[in-house]
This record gives sequence, C-alpha cells and structure tokens, in this order.
Amino acid sequence: MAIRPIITLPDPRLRLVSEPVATFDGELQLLLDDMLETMYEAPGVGLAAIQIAVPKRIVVADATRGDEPKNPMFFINPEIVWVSEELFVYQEGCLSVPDYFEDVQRPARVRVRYLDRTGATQEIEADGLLATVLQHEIDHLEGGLFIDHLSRLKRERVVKKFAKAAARAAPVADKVEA
Ligand code: GNR
Ligand code: NI
Repeated sequence: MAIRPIITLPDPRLRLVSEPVATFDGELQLLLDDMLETMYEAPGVGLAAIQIAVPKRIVVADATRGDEPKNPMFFINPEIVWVSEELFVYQEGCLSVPDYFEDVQRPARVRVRYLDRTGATQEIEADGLLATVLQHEIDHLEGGLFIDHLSRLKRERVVKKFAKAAARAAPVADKVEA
C-alpha cells in the first residue's frame, strides 16, 4: 500500500468529471487500498479518487469516530437514488481545500446505489456525517467542491486565496515574467 499525494486548489484536475469503473482487477484493488491509506493518513473521513489525480468514480469513506473500531467503506460508481426532504447543516472541510471550513446544508438522509470492491451492486441508506460525506464525495466525481454550495462572495474569496498562494509558491511555472 502507498500514500499518494492529494491535489489541492487551484489544481484544474479537481474540476474533471470522473469516468465509471468497468474492470474489477488487481489494479483496482491496489488503488482502493492506496486511497484508504491516504485517507486515514491525511486524516479524512472520505476521499474521492480524483483527489489523488485519478479521474475514476471511486470513493472511500470511514465516518466512525476516533474511539470506535474502524469501518472502511468502498463505493464504486456511486449514485444517489433518493434524498430526504429534511436538510442537515454540517461544517464541511475538504482535503483539497485545506484549512477552510464552512457550513453546508444538504439533504439529511440519502440512499446510494454503488458497486462494492467485488463488483456486486449494493445500496445503503445513510444519515448524519456519512450522508454528508457521501454527497461531498459524489460531488467530487462530477468535478464539484463543497465551496460550490457557498455564496459567490465566499467561494470567490477562498478561490482567490488559493490562487494567490500558488502564484507565490511557483511564480515562474505559472506565469512568464518579462
Ligand atoms: O475529511 C473530510 N471531512 C469532511 C467533513 C465534513 C464534510 C465532508 C468531509 S470530507 C473530508 C475529506 C475530503 O475532502 N473528501 O473529499
Ligand atoms: Ni473533499
């Protein structure tokens, strides 16, 4: 297993629409294990493959708390098939938008259809943190980020902050200077 680097704003690959998984081979199993190890090491409660620059529709998650036994979950080609009318507000963060947290309102409960790591179809009904995390991760598969749910003012402020930090870190790589 290996920890892979997590890409962050303003990396344009975060905006890619990820491709469905078609083959359940050993390479997929290695990728799933690397994603899980990378998520636990970060640490995070979820990770989408695009966050390690792999544009495939794969999510790993573990929404258990520190004092509970681990419960690693794998979701391949996940789809939201039902959402509750009831909403839930959670202060979200994202490993690809480091050190930034804001409240996001989403459906409180979701039903998700997905393939497990053997390729078998499964369904899960989630609430609480797991429901929020699954929606956050499925947004990643469409090139979405939690900041897309904020006001334009808040979103533009955080996007600018990350663009400026990147320009300071690598001024010559990003821009030809006279
Ligand atoms: O670790 C994470 N915590 C989190 C907290 C609230 C809502 C969503 C998340 S997911 C995030 C990890 C991540 O960036 N996954 O894409
Ligand atoms: Ni995220």
